[in-house]
Amino acid sequence: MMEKSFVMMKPDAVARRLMGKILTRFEEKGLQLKAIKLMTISEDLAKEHYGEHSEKPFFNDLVDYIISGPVLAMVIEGDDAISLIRKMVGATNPQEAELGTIRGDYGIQTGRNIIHASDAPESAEREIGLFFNEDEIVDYDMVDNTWIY
Ligand code: RTP
Ligand code: MG
Repeated sequence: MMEKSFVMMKPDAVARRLMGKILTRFEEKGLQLKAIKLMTISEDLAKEHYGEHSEKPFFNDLVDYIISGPVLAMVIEGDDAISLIRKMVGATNPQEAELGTIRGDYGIQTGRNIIHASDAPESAEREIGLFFNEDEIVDYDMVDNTWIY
């Protein structure tokens, strides 16, 4: 089933100039970029985005990290894209993430784990709505999709 996921390169990915390399992974896989925006997140938006973790001991550090510099927010579409992208992203702790995943290849610490990706259809819909207006999401067909599907 075609799905849209919300994916966000975190401030460390932007600061380390990893954006191009990470975006290339999604493109080469055959996924399709539907929206993209470089932005600095407000504290309120960071807290709302990560609201499910508000009671966790790491919440304040997480919010500080996410607002510490610009992020690259994206909507990425593909067949079963939500779970597929989570697989490409790897485990939350980069020490446990397999080599070949984004976190496994580029990260060392949980507190600097490079990238966020939606974990379920409901969170994808919620997160896309938090970060993008409808007119920022571009619907178009890729000419070579017949070679991917
Ligand atoms: P994300 O939401 O960013 O895609 O990451 P995730 O699903 O793999 O992990 P989640 O449990 O949702 O945690 C959200 C982010 O909080 C930071 N974190 N720090 N110090 C800690 O124990 C800890 N645990 C989580 C990470 O930046 C994690 O990605
Ligand atoms: Mg999460």
